Amino acid sequence: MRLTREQLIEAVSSQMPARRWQHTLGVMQSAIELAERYGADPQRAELAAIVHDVAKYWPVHRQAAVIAENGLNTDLLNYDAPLWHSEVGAHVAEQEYGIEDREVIDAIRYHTSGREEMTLLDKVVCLADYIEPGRDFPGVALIREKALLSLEEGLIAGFDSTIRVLLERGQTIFPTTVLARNDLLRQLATREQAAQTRPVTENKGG
Ligand code: DGI
Ligand code: FE
Ligand code: FE
Repeated sequence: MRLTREQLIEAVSSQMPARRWQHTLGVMQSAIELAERYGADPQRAELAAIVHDVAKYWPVHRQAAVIAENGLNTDLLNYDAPLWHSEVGAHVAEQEYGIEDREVIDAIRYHTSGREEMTLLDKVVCLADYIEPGRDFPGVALIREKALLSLEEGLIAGFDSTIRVLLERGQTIFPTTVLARNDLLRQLATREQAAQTRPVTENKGG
């Protein structure tokens, strides 16, 4: 059964405190803006944004149980609990809300950790989560600036900021976040190289 947008909003917002729903409204707005700016589908971006934090306030033992009992990525359980809600959210989106769009499910699943070869929709939702208007943490202004240059530069600044905090606090770093950041740096370098050689060929082509 596929829920309507209104049913989905009701189902998700009832599972979190008001301030977290405010955050979700911000992510919906930023996801639509980034999608429009960078050529993703705004409707699918908004859908992923609505659901992305659905499991954020579930008791952690319940989150862990969903991961363990449904063949999800149990490696997450070796790392910080704040990483778990995205994996659980993807499962809820699929199983309870009947969302069948694989890219939307993946954007929910990878909104916290990122991954190698992030899709356009993954990037939009993950970056929107960092820069939504209600966010106020040290470094958010830089991430917002970079988000105007490219999704990749915005996300690298975002992951840098998360990794920096984890290092300062002496916490573990989920390896997938490091892989995601490395991959984004390579994507950026490849694009910059292409941009440096392009003018010559463009001139040739008239
Ligand atoms: O759910 P939100 O607060 O909106 O944002 P989020 O889904 O990005 O939450 C991520 C939290 O997880 C953030 O406070 C940092 C924490 N975290 C712990 N270990 C890791 C991690 N985040 C990433 N990306 N990688 C980690 O290894
Ligand atoms: Fe989240
Ligand atoms: Fe969020």
